[in-house]
Order: sequence, then C-alpha cells, then structure tokens
Amino acid sequence: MPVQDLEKIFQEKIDQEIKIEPRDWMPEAYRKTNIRQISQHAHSEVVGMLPEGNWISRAPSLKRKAILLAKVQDEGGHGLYLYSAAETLGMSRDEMISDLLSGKAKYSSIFNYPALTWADMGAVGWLVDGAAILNQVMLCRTSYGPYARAMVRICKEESFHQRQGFEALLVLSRGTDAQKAMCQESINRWWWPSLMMFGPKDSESTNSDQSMKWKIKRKTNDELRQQFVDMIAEQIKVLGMRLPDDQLKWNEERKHYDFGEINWDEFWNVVKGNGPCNKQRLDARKKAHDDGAWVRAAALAYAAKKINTKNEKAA
Ligand code: FAQ
Repeated sequence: MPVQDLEKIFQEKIDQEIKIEPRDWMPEAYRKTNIRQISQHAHSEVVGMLPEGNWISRAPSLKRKAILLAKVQDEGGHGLYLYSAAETLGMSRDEMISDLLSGKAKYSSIFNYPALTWADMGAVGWLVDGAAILNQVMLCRTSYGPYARAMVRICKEESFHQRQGFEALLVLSRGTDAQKAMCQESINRWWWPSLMMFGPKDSESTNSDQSMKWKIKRKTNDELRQQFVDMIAEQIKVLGMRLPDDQLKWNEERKHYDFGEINWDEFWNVVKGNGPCNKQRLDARKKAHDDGAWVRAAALAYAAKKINTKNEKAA
C-alpha cells in the first residue's frame, strides 16, 4: 500500500480515538517522537529519585522515612514501566540509558535543582508531583497504547505522592516559626522551576503542533501550566503561605490566575546542561550504572543457566 494511504489510515485511527499498538503501521516520525518523549519521561523518573533519595537517611521520623522510601521506590517503578513502553517501539533499554549517560537524551529540568531542606520533600511532592500529575493525567489518553496504559497506573501512585507532599508542608506550616520559615523558603525556591516543567511557551514549543495532531499530547504546555497555577494558587491558601510572584492575581475576565514571566534564560540554561546539579545528577547515574554492572552480569548468567537446565531436562 502506498505510504500516503497508510498515513491516511493511521490518522483516521487517531481521529477515531483508536489506540496505536506496537505492531501497527506508524509514521517513522510518530515512532521517534514517542521514543523521545517516553524515554525522556523514564529518565526523569529515575533521575528524579536522586533529590529525594538524598533525604531518606535524614527524614525526621520513622513514619516520614517509610513514606519517602516508598515514594522513591514508586518512582523507580515508573521509570521501569516507561522504559518497557518505549522498548515496544524498537529501541533497547541499553541504548536509552546510554543516551541518558552521554547527555544526548534530556530529562526534566526540575531535577537539576538541589533539595536543601526537609521542607523540600514536601515541596517536591506538592509542586513537582503536582505538575507531573497534571501532565500525566492528560497522557492517560495519549494515542500510543502502551504509554497510555503505563500512565494509568503511574497516575494512581502520583496522586498519593502529591497529597503526602502537601500534608508534610501542612504540618510545617502549623509548626514553629522556624518550621514556617523553612516551608516558605522551600516554596520560594521550587515555584518557578515547577512552572518550567511544562516546557517552553507554546510559541517556542517545537514539538507541540505535531504531537497535538497525533494526540500524543492533548493539551499544550501553556494550557497545562495555567491549569497548574490555578490549582496551586488556591491550595496555597490552606497552607497560609504565599507564592513568590507579585503578579499572581485572579483575572475575572479570563477566569484564570494571571502570573509573572518565567525566566526562560534560566530554563534553557538548565535544559542545556548548565543547571545547579546537572553534573552531579549525571555523575550519580553513571556511578549507579557502573556499580550495577555485576548485577546485570549475574542476572544474565542466571538466565542462561536456567535455559540450559530446562534444555537438559527436555533432552
Ligand atoms: N525539561 O517542543 P517542546 C516527574 C525540551 S516526571 C527538560 O514543548 P514536548 C515524576 C523538549 O524535550 C516529569 N527539557 O517538547 C516525579 C524539547 O527538546 P527535544 C517529566 C524540556 O516534548 C516527580 C524542547 O525542550 N514528565 O516529575 C522540558 O512537546 C517527583 C522543546 O519543548 C514528562 O516527561 C523540561 N521541563 O513537550 C519523579 C512527561 N520541557 O526533546 C520524581 C512527558 C521541554 O525536542 C519526583 N513529557 N523540554 O530535544 C511531556 O509531556 C513533554 O515532553 C513535555 C515537553 C511537556 C515535557
């Protein structure tokens, strides 16, 4: 069948909300866009374990430690479902990881900021997971079947993450003056980087138009960012804290909050590898990969041994 006809059938399926599955014909650019987005999403989950992992041993109570351990473990699991979803498109996990470690593949800018205080564990849960979940709820309806299905499970866990972050901040916001100050200071540092998670403005977003046509994305970067601002601007009232933006104001006409301009130079600087922790994060991933070499070798040897034993029994 000519490629034009295949493309027409493909787009009709998308328009009719039929999921694209691994064995279906798809344009090469659709495959590549999905591999790019899903693998970068997986990398974000795995690199995202680092700022929080750093606080497991310093959590203020056994309860907080158990919660944080479970959350970080969930993030590792999310990375694994996502690598598996990306593998169905024909790229091996080894290649994806090698692209991450060489700096070729991106991961979310947010994880290049340091987690300096205990309040950051609350702020990461509330703001970072809060931003991630808005984006991921949309992705539960993405057109590529394995990605959409991975997202359903991830979202269930992510909504718990966000609530635990909010609750941790709520406790601090009702605590001593020092705890309140720590809570506010953390929100001040995480607010703007959280807004950057949604990506560049629509007018600067190179992938959005095509990804919207293919229903990989269902909402644009700016739409999701606005939804996030509207949600957080209300939730912060419960905390009795403030967002570090003098221009944040309800706009009755638009029925949305107006907010100040994001520092896009900072965003691109972080995306290009020059954020406060880019080097530290990649070094940590490289070390973990090298330290884990013996585990991969042992798993392969064990799998080979099992196959041999099975063959011997069958013979
Ligand atoms: N950081 O044309 P667009 C989480 C890049 S998961 C770095 O608008 P697109 C869980 C973009 O890749 C968080 N790079 O791109 C958790 C592109 O470059 P490329 C991650 C960014 O793909 C919580 C270029 O800029 N979530 O947090 C960023 O249409 C707590 C132009 O941008 C996902 O990955 C950025 N923020 O839209 C874990 C969700 N933004 O690749 C631990 C899936 C943009 O052409 C603790 N991804 N770039 O070289 C998406 O929805 C999309 O990829 C967007 C970007 C919305 C992120």
